[in-house]
Amino acid sequence: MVYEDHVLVRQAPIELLWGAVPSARGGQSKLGGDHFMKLTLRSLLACAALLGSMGFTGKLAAQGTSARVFMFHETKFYDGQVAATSDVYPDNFRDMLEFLARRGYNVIPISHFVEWHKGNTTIPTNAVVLTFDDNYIGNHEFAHPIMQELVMPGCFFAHTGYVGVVTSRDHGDWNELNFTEKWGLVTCESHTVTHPYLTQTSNLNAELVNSKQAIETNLGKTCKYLAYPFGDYNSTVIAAAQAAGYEAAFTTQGGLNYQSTPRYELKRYGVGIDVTLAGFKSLCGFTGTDTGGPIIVDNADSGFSVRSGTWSTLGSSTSNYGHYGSNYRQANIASTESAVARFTPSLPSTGYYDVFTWYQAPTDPYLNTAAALYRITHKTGTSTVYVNQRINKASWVYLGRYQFNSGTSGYVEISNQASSGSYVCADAVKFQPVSSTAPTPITPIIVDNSTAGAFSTTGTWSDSTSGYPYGTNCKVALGSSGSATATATWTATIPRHGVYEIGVWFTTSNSTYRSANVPYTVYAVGGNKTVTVNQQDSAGGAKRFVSLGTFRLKAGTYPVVSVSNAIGSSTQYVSADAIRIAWVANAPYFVSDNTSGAAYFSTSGTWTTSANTGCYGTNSLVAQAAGGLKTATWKFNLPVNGVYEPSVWYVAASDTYRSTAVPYTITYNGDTATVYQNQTINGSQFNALGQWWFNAGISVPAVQVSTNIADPNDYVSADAAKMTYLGPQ
Ligand SMILES: [Ca+2]
Ligand SMILES: [Ca+2]
Ligand SMILES: [Ca+2]
Repeated sequence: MVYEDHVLVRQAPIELLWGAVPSARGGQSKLGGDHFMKLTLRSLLACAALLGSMGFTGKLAAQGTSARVFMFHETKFYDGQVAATSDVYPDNFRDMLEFLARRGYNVIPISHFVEWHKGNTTIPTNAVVLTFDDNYIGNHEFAHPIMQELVMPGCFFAHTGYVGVVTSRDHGDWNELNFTEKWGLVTCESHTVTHPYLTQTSNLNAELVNSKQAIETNLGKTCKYLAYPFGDYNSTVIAAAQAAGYEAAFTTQGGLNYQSTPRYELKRYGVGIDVTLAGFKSLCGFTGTDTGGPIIVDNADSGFSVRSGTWSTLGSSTSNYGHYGSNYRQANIASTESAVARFTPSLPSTGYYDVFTWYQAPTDPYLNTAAALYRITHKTGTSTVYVNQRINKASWVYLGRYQFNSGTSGYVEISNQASSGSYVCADAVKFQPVSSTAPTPITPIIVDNSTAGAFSTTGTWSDSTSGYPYGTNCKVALGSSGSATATATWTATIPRHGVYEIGVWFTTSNSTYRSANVPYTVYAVGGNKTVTVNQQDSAGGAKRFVSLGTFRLKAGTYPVVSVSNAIGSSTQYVSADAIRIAWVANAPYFVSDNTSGAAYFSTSGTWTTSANTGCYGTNSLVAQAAGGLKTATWKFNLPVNGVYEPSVWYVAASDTYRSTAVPYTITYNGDTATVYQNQTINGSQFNALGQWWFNAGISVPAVQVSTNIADPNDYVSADAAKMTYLGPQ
């Protein structure tokens, strides 16, 4: 579903804009391949400081004369619910932001944009501002983690009367907005109190004043900007917004912003459900070659063709939803193939591509076939893959890595030959160029009750085949009116630290047999989190993975989810079936190198610069143990309190020159720990030292290495250190 091998090259202006950023890229991580190294945190804090004081003088090679502001709304896919036309699904959102990074667009904070508009500072060319209206939960669960990973700032416009309120959809609460503010990338601004038409409400002043006040009280900051609900405003509304103290206001009219654009009528391009990556490029005014970017063939593109049979075109976004672009094609299944649709990309170069497919989500997922036949014709033949179109909908689903020739000789076909469901869906196919050695994408992990070695129980459970189980059956247990007497646990292998969405599949029944209060526990970073799920469904089956939310998970193999029968009833039952763990974003991380400057790296004693092959950045340091103790210290400016994993990069050498037990001392939250690393092996990669709770800020020397080793003739290598954020307490 996602790939690691992108070459995400951010152009220089963003670093200059955001302050003096020591080189944080140029190294090779253990993930292999070129990939974008995160800007260090000081760049973010420098950004905030600069924007706060507006002390930025501008060292940019080129200054922009206009800026694009984008307006998103919900960035989550709701399986089983009707979509809104303003939704953008997470994988599509990620495609858009990776395009901005890849092509050197400069995503700037909203405050920087407004200060430029006032004439107080400059902006780079290709300046972009990301805004999100309505404070939907998906902005916190999906958009923000992706923005953290790509280091892109933005603004959430919240209508404060609905903060933390569940309507047909959930909205971020004040804790979530506080977390977002503190992280430092996304700021919360006003979208009024109740989201009225401001030209029609009788509470115009209260809507403007009370929303601003609520944000300032709850977030401890000054609220400066307003987005008009429904884009509805007139001269009276503008005057009221000015009187309430707003410095700028945003409409829903598309267009570029110039310094001559009225400050209370700033324009925004809306990005909604029908906008493909190609459509987003158009909104960006991009007409060049997107080297390294994915080649996406939608069913509406010229690369799509019907080879045989009847393929209906569907796509009303309020009835058949979850599709890519404005519509999709659908064929009735048949026991013998009678309909084939083909997606033919025009590939820029011969090489390896990761291939993904996208399909829509019918209201009843069982209308889709559980085994759609895909044929991938590539450089060395044709490969066959079956895809369960009932799950992983509205996202890029991985079909594998294949070699293709440049041009149009390769393609993906979808057949209607199937034995389950009613339809097969042909919607879009993506070809992502990769190197042959790039890590393969993380596909959603599904652990069923029948998965060998990964499902365990305590207490009494029995098999059940009724009510649409995942796979062939599920387990059911009688409930307990007191504490739990039966538990079921799913163990999974999490490939790397990051943010994951967890869904659970269960079989439903009425209130006689199922509970509305089934406690699932997720073993996330910082502690267990219990989510109560309603397993009653008079419609006869959930038939889908019901989301427990998004969680920060560590890499490794361990119990990830459990469910118990502590439902407050000894007559109802609990269903334990399958779980799905879907990758959302990598854990953010921050690198301090030996070249990062005195605030982030310092030494005592004599160290020698060494440009050994395999160093991080341009060089590394070495010091011999003989002749007195030497130390090297890395510091980090951490954005939020939380659990972090420090790791260190050194240049390994033979026993003649390196020690097998080099002490690293970690200072965390008022305490220290010492961990030893063998510098004769595992060089030129980040090696984890452990996981500890760190407070935000730069008050402690987080990682220190010393020459306190056994052999005085040995040397110690000091190069770079990394701090990976795993999650909150
Ligand atoms: Ca489509
Ligand atoms: Ca099952
Ligand atoms: Ca270095």
